Amino acid sequence: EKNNRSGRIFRYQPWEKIATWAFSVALRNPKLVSMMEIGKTYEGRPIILLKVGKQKACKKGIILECGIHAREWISPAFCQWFVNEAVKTYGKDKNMTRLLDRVTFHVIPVFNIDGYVWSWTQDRLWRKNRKPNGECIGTDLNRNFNISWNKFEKDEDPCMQAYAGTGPESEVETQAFSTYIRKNLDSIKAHISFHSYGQMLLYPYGHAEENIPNHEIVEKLAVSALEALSGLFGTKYIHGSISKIIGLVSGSSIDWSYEEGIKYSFGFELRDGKIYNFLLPESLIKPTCQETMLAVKVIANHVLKLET
Ligand code: PAY
Ligand code: ZN
Repeated sequence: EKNNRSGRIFRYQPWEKIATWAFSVALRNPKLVSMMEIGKTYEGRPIILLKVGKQKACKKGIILECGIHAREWISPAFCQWFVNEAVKTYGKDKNMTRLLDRVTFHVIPVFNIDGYVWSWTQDRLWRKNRKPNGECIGTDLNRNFNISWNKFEKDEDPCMQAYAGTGPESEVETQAFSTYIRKNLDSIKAHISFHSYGQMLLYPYGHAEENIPNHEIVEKLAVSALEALSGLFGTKYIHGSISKIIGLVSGSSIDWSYEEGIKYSFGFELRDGKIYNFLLPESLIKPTCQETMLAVKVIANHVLKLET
């Protein structure tokens, strides 16, 4: 099967392959990509972050957060796609060149690495991290952020998929991410969290039903991003606040970053709709990433135009 330019099929990659890839993409593109470690997972794996863009002072930043949920494999695949596409098209694609000249993308290919490894080796549908909590294992990192933590008291059972943890930021992964964002708050203007599935573009709040202060502009941006996305293959997405579309959730990463002052915080639920769910076939990696890329560029172009 051949479905990309270099003639090889895109495959989901185990963590070791992603780590090696991250190292080598930084090594091969020293002017555009640098690699750092923002902390370690519970099991001691380094949480890798790739900074992508021309190295200049005073740049705006956009954080791309992939793999917070272990079983959503298309998410890390997208972060890899994004970085590969960036280095491939810099200097060729006008828009990408402009973006990388002015914006630094802070890309976390796999946030919940321990869970991802578990999903590859033991339980394909694993979602949480791997820290034991009494009789069960794992905390949902997307309930563990310090924003209305455990407000609805529905994620208190350590055996449930969305267990919120023992307290806000109780998990080392959440701590590493939050610390990194707090340190870079001056420059980071947008945060995009990639999930699957459902074909939805979500924004805050999840923890409240009211509209965010800049709802109108975020809503418009979501519409433009989805116009670009659907323009490629006609993929249908819905959009709106997490609370409206999914229901009330507390402690999510995009709610937290929004409250920290990042005014453009989005969550993508990538393909598919309802056939394959988490088990999106590898043949759909490429079209999913291609269309998502267009939406991400619309959001990034908006950030580029911001005054501050
Ligand atoms: O994207 O942050 C978001 C919305 C909330 C997600 C969550 O953390 O529950 C939605 C689910 C997810 O991607 O984790 C949706 C999927 C299909 C699920 O596992 O239920
Ligand atoms: Zn998810």
